[in-house]
Amino acid sequence: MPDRRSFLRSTALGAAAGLPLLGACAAGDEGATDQDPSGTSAASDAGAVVRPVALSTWNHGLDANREAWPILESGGRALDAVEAGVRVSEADPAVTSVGYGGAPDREGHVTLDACIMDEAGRCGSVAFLREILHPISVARRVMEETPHVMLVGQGAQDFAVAQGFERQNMLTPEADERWRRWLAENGETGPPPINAENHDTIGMLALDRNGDLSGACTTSGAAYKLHGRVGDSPIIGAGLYVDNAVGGATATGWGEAVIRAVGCFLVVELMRQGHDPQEACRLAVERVIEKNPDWADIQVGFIALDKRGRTGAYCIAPGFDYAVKTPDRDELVVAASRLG
Ligand code: SD4
Repeated sequence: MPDRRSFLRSTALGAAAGLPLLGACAAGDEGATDQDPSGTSAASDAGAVVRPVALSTWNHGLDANREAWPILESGGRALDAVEAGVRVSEADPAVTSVGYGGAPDREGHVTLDACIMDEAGRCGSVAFLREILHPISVARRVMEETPHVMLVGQGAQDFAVAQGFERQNMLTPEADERWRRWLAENGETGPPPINAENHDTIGMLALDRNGDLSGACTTSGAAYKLHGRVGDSPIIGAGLYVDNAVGGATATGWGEAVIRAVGCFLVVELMRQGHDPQEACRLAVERVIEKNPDWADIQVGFIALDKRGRTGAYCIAPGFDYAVKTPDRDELVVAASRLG
């Protein structure tokens, strides 16, 4: 298994702009299995359809999948499954790039990005949202209760409060301390620390028994980002995309690079053209590389799930893993990577 610490990078782009690359690493994924050389297909042969399926980024995706599983197993909707799944990471202070316990921006504010998309192509999103524990559920309300797709900042928070969500402090003492240490060591424009304890954005895709797909993505974004910065995670097409006729994809890593390639829309369109999820993720990473001259210094990873229950993933740098759950599997898989 690749050493996850080895892929942590500070980015030329970040240095040039005075911005950090997210610390993108999680410890404790020793249970990860190696990439299935056949292409990580959850379907056992070309004709088989596997469902339900839950697929999530990083090792905390295991818990997300397990939370979602009873919903999927009992015939529930993929949308409910992905929302329930990622809420686990949002509430877990040990997951330091998502929700409560997430790394703050460089002014010390935890600002949250999230989006959700269902089988009918409906979608909802919040960005630059503060003091709300479950941004994904606010995104779902935006989708279901408003004529809009995206609310940001104060407006998103006002909407959340009007919908009955309570405001709470999202900065844990541990995250506060890490931020203060980073500031002391790096100053206002320094690169981020290489932090082996830093977990990453959760993106989750599910295929339910009915054959419907949904996805969710939620994050506190790049650690110590500029105040007001929004990444790819709440942007439909960039951090998440689902087309119920084809499949879904979600992204993790340096959001600016994903946005430039409209990464997840691209993955889904590649699957529409006939590529399996694994190859679609690989080709999308190649596009990210093409569009980002600093690609060797950043991490971007995609996971994808198609209508038949096949799964795939690919990333730039070694160290990205993802969680797969099907009726026969419940495991962490190491994603294949461009850099070896
Ligand atoms: C972002 N893609 O805000 C996200 C970061 C991430 O924390 O994947 N993890 O750019």
